[in-house]
Amino acid sequence: MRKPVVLITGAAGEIGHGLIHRLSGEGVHSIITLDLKPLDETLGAHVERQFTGSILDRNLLDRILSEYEVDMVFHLAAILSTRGEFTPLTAHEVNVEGTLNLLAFAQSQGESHGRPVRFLYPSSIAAYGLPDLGTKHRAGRVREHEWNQPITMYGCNKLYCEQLGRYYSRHYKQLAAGDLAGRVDFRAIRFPGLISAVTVPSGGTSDYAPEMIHSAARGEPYACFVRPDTRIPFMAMPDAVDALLRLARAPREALSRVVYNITAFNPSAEEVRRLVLEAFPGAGITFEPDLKRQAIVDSWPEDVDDSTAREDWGLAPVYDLESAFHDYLIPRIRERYHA
Ligand code: AKB
Repeated sequence: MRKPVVLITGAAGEIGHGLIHRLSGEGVHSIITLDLKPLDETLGAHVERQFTGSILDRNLLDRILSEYEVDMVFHLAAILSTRGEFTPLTAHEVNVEGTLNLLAFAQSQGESHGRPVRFLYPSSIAAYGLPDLGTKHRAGRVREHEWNQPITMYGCNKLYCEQLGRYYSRHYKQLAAGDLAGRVDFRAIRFPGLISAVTVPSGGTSDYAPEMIHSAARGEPYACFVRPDTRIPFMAMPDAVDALLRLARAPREALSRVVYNITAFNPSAEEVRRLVLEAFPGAGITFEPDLKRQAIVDSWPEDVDDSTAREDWGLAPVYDLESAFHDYLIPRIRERYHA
């Protein structure tokens, strides 16, 4: 007999870290993971089994299929927006072909155990592309269907994979004799920049905010790569994990969309710097904009409209900007770096 489990890809990354702690703490699901690198020992202790390998390895996915009944997939593995611009073809391979492999895997799982497989997909504000700063300011809170013209390979990949997920959910093999659609129950969240007290991101373009905070706590100078007035939406990691789980647990009939915006606060880089300086008054934070990375962040909306997520599945972030700093980030980061 195969064992029913939840599969998390990219589990060693930022979201995976928080998700494994939350899920294992609830004690409801057994978790298996797939990542290029093994989980650190503490995290590894919370999972039933780790597969070390690539989402591009279909034989490995077949092995997982033969051993486990997967009811839910959190497909977190991806190459982020900055790293993807150095290796766009690899980014496409990992972000699109990797996602397609996981969708095909979920379809086979659904066909084999007979239940729809919930497929949770972290998309991103990188799926948006606003042409210039004036338009960005005028656009304000962007809705899901607006400004879908991403300028990064990562953003293009995310936008397309949202469509692939919708295809698998609703139209898969629509001309076949039997009805094969609906075995994959695909649900996506367009995440804002995420800030964790526990992990430091790498390879993204929203990384300036978390980098600023973690560098200050380590007592290291930080040159911020965007202008002080740069503004995009952010969220604290516990709220991001909570959102993923709320969407995962929502009844199918409550969902009016496949893809949902979410956000919690949208400070300028200067506002982030001020909050960091309140906590670490000696921090050496300067602004040295990298014009190319700046252009990527400038193409992302300064805010998003997440009212449908709130209505459909009860999105309810706990942390606003002030409380994210005072109640979550600063105390936890001080503890981590003994700062
Ligand atoms: C990135 O910066 O690439 C990510 C994202 C906004 O999806 N953090």
